[in-house]
Amino acid sequence: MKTYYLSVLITLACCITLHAQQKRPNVIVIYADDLGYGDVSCYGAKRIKTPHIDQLANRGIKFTNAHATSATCTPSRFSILTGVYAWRKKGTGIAPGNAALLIDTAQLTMAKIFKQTGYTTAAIGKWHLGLGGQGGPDWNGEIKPGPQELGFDKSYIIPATLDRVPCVIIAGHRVENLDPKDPVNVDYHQKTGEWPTGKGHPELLTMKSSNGHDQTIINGIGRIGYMTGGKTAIWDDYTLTEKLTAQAESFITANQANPFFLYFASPNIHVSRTPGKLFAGKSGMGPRGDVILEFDWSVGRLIKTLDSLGLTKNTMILLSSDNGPVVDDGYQDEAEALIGEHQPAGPLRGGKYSAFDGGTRVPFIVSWPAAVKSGTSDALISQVDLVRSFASLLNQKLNADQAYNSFDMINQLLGKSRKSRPYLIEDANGLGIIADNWKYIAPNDAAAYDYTTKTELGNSKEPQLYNLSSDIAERKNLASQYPDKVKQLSKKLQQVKDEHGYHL
Ligand code: NG6
Ligand code: CA
Repeated sequence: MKTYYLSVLITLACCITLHAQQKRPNVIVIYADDLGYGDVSCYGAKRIKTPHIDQLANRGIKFTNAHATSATCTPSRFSILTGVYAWRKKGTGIAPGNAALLIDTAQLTMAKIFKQTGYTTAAIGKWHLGLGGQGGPDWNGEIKPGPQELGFDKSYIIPATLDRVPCVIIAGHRVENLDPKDPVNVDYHQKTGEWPTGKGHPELLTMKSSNGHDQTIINGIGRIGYMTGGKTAIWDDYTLTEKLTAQAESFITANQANPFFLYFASPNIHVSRTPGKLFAGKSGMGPRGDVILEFDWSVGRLIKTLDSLGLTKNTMILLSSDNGPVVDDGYQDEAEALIGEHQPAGPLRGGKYSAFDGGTRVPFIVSWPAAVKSGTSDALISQVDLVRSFASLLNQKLNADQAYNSFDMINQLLGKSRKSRPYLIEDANGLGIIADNWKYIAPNDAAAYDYTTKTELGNSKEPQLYNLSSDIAERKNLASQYPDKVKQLSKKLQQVKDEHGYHL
């Protein structure tokens, strides 16, 4: 009799576990680079059509008030992966291509949340969070710590940005296709070796610089930083998106039977913009428009792969961007000349680098057909919230000292609540805070306008206060009219800064 009960119990326990496991979704975070609030058709773009991204928005939730934590890449990526604002830690600004790993391997990460609960995890695409211990990566040896020491089982990444050396892929702990007889050398301070630079040999460039980008020439493009060697390892700019997408597809296919988490950080639509054959010239807006089409295509490929494996229903896809848009980011790629009526930041003011909302308010879509009904949400939400939200989804309890800037917004992500975060911090040159649709930008000394990227940076020596409900474009500074509001928000900002320290 006893054995009978025991076996019933075991069967029941198995069923319960299985049931729980079946319900756990696969999760894919698709993270674009520099894709603006107005760059995709489901957020209002007219000249550019992004049918695959629109498909996710149509069947999922389109957030209209979601933010990256920063107006540039490295700090936003630091925050989305750790649940901690990057401005808590020194040295988390735009990282050079040979920076040491910026995230402490002891720190909780989004990948660890999934790995701890039995998911297989992968980081594919742009990293830009440094690699290696103090002194940076050993390009010709074992490159660690990196994503794999932060909870990613698989790592297939470009170290920094498309426009930064070294232009090689890191697969696991090694440079892919490296010939040991031709070692990679990288220097960010002085020229290393004999390879020509954009500055010395502009006649060799196929894409000219409009600002900077005049150091080592790789594939006809002047880059930031100097490099030589690793000839067999150098990526092909024109097929890189395809290559990374294929890696993502094979990761999904290989893990179709178990829950997986994929962080797919596309290097599109950052400079240098080099659309593949299928997309070159297709947008009528030059390479910037073409790589938006290419990014949309790669999203479509992932959607199709999930469809073909029968995984669509129980896969959550979250798509967003690391910061707002920029048109001329340092190359003469016709982006400005061909922009026409297109508004990369939609109705928002400023863009990448800016304290105005154009810098951080970004497309943010959640699709999970099994659990999320379609709709839109104006809930104020930050990418820093994903760590605690995913922990909550997987019933993981976190300590107070882990992901301490992250709020559990899982109900908002699943469309069960439209409640806003009580406040949200934006980081450009200084910090801004949004609460109840009021936005305060703390006074700072930085320039108000960047003449090279033609960006309104939103900096001012005066306090700025905007009512985002009636003035989404932040045109009317109401600071002198509402001194109490200014006081209240600046006090809250100071309190948040003091809670865990800051360097800004
Ligand atoms: C800037 C680069 C810009 C881009 C940016 C980082 C110049 C003139 N400008 O310094 O092209 O690389 O850094 O972008 O070199 S981010 O999206 O990775 O933050
Ligand atoms: Ca970026």
